[in-house]
Amino acid sequence: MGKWWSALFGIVMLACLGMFMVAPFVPTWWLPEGVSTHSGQVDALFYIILYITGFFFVLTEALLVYFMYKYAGQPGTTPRPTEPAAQGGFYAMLHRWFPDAHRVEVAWTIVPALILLFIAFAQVPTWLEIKDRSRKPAIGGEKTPIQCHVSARQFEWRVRYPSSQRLRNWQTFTTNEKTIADFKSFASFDGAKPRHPHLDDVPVVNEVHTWKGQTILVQLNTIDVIHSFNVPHMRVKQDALPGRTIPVWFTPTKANTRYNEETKRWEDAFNFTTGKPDMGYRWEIACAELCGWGHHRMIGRIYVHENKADFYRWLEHVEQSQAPPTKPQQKVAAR
Ligand SMILES: [Cu+2]
Repeated sequence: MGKWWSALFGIVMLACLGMFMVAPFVPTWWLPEGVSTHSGQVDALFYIILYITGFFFVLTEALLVYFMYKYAGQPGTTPRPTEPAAQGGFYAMLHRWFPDAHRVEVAWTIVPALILLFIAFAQVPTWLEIKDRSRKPAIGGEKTPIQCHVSARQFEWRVRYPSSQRLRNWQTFTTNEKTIADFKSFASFDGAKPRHPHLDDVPVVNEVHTWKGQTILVQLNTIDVIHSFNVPHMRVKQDALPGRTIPVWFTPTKANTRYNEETKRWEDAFNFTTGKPDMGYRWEIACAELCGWGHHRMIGRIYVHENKADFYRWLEHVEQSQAPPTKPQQKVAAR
């Protein structure tokens, strides 16, 4: 029986390895297509780590299976301690190279330490670009982001856009002091509540819109427990923490949303290259923090319009359809 254990381990490990090699070619088994400007960098880090860990996984598993086979106990024999060198073969060769196990231990401590240090430093530029607040896109010049507020709650994402008029101002008068103040006041919160909500703010649920090539700055917070704003296609993941508003930004490189003349709606999951609906172009915001019984249905979507004009057409459409039927009151209740 003894030697069969090594076969079992060997087969399971080979099956795992085989699945790994096949996965990138099977739809939905591997990483979704990256469609933000920084997704290439994130993927590069992912692959560096995967290759390093993959190499050592295969190496250590192969050694494990080999030793399980070679030194399997046989029925009727009692194990006894032996001098490793006396056993000959591969083990003796190893023993010649490393007569002192102390050196081996030093080696397997230093090598992983160096690899970890390498990974730690290699990821810094990407991390800074995605997360560091000094790189946060700010109002001013061509790179002025559009800004929205995403308020997470059990169990949905409530999204607040400024009115199309204010958004246009932010994008046009980017050096005007009043506009800059207005841009900042949108992101000013008392707890999770906006300090300066406007009557004409545009609320939508479970939808975040921008257009191709346009950076969006999401002011993320939560009114209840911890949630996580996870957009795999954009390679974006950020926890929403009670009591804090955390800026999140990304720039899509592809569009997935068009106005469907037949249904009279803006529909995502559209592949502009093929000109056909394509589920690979449905870009979900999936809450990535177990936040309660309805966690699984806390799914939003990212709508990337083809261009600025189409985005504003959508925003104005929502504005008009949500305009209050009666005369607006002076103050709007904070959402
Ligand atoms: Cu959640």
